[in-house]
Amino acid sequence: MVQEKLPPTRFALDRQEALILYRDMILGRTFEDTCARMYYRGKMFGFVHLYNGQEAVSTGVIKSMRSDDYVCSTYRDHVHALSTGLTPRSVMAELFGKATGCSKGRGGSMHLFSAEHNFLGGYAFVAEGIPVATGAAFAAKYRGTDQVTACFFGDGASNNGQFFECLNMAALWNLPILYVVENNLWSIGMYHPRASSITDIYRKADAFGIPGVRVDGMDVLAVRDVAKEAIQRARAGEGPTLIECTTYRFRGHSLADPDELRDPAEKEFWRQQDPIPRLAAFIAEQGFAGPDELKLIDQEIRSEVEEAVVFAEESPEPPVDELYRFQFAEDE
Ligand SMILES: Cc1ncc(C[n+]2csc(CCOP(=O)(O)OP(=O)(O)O)c2C)c(N)n1
Repeated sequence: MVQEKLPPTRFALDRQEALILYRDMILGRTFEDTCARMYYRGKMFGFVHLYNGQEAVSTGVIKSMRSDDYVCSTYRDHVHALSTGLTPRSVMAELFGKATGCSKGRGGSMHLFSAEHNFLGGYAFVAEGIPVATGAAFAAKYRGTDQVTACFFGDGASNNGQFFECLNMAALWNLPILYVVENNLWSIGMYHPRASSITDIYRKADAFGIPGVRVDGMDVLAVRDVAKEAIQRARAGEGPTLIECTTYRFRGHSLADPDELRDPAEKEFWRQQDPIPRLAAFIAEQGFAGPDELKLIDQEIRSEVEEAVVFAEESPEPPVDELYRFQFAEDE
């Protein structure tokens, strides 16, 4: 069912925060659209997985966290990195394989990383980030800090063994973590109901005795409400939460995917729920800002992303004599 209006929020929202959320979602969308253009011009190599359509999840969760909290992503990681505070320059340069990139040009699209931002990385293997994030949550608890970790992954990853092992440990040790499933219904070409014994992913929380919540992942304010509550609980020592965000990716699985499997009617149904116009309508309705002010934000972001492309283009390649730098393995 298409919801044109956002339902009321539980946590109060002022103009400033509403515009932060808007700006972050526009940044995510603009960045990804620019990536597509750059990819097809041959500026990036390997697989590139875009996040269009899912912005409300990244923004709603990460913008509810503190800057010293931890975020862990998947191969669909550009927008999580940007929401966490990595600059468009450092992400774009990484995608171009340049030395100025956040992983010094060694990682590329699926391996963004920033110690400075407590961004634990993108991971190419499905569910690979779940144990990493669980470890970060364990470390925070062990060190006695009140930092919280958010771990993002897909519906497909929620059928992987690491999901079950880690949720068991997180529940057992009451770890401060949010497991955020971005249920976009598809794992490449596998339809979620064909791959999961129960399709309500949030109900898997019952197996571990932790709270499980489903939220409209196309509604940034609903995601924010659920995230804030889970973060408060985690910070207060009340343990993990499993959050299932129902969402949809507007593009193919990766830029190499012609996206011919999904039904055009299904795509159109979800496009009608685009989280960005929904938030824009809410902002107008509340009298926070009119279309002209929002257009100005759109333009500012476009210039920032274009500038990031120029920066990436003009940055140097990593030097060949540093090929073995930043490796864990020692020479024999
Ligand atoms: C362990 C492992 N198996 C298979 C793959 C190939 N693969 C890459 S993405 C993907 C689908 C994962 O879907 P989901 O977890 O729903 O995330 P989404 O791509 O929808 O964001 C698969 C099977 C992989 N990368 N890692």
